[in-house]
Amino acid sequence: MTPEQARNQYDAQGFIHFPGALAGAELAEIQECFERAAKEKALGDLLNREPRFLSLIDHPAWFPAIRAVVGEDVMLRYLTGGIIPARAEIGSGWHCDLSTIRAINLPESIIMTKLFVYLADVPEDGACLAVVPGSHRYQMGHPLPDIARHEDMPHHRKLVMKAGDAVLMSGYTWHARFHNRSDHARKVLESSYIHFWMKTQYELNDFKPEVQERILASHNLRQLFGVQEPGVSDWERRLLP
Ligand SMILES: O=C(O)CCC(=O)C(=O)O
Repeated sequence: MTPEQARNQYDAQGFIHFPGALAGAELAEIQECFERAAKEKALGDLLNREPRFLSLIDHPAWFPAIRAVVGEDVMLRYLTGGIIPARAEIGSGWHCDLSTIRAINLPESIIMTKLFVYLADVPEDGACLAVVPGSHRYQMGHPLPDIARHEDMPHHRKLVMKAGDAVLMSGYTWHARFHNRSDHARKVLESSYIHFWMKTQYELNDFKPEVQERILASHNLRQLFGVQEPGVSDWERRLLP
């Protein structure tokens, strides 16, 4: 999929599925790093625990699409890992993430996008992310239906995933996480991308010297991690071509 096709798909349906975005040795290595971080209860501090995850921030499987969607002033908001245990009734209700934001006409805006990278299969009865395609265009305040079960949402699409798949989703798309009724834990990396003039959850000092060094060595990583550039305003930051 070209970045233009990705942007068109995102504009039309509010999300993009990248099958097999990670595969083979790369997927195995990332899975291993994830397991190590999980064992140390460090899924919230992935970049310090496993600097290997830095390479995912601008990974060629999805970053060209993120760049086409958010624009040249893109910045990372966070990267975190999460596990939903097997047989856990801990789905999230249907919602859109940006319903409390002000001064933005969300159906017209690309203010925030989320990336999910799946490191284990998510079967039909697993903790699937589900979306309502096209809901990112609903007028603000459009009421969510009052429904008792996740599956009662009209027009929803449940995203059954294979390990290595990724999904990019508009923060304004209606979505939910289904209960995990499978025997498989769900393992996912979640990140969010915004514009440079917004607030990232990171400061350079949050990272250990080795990670800081790698961020500082790259123009694009400096931008993605919100590092100021002398003489360049927040409005003017752009990736290298
Ligand atoms: O975990 C998921 O699949 C969905 C997470 C979610 O609802 C959110 O990020 O707002």
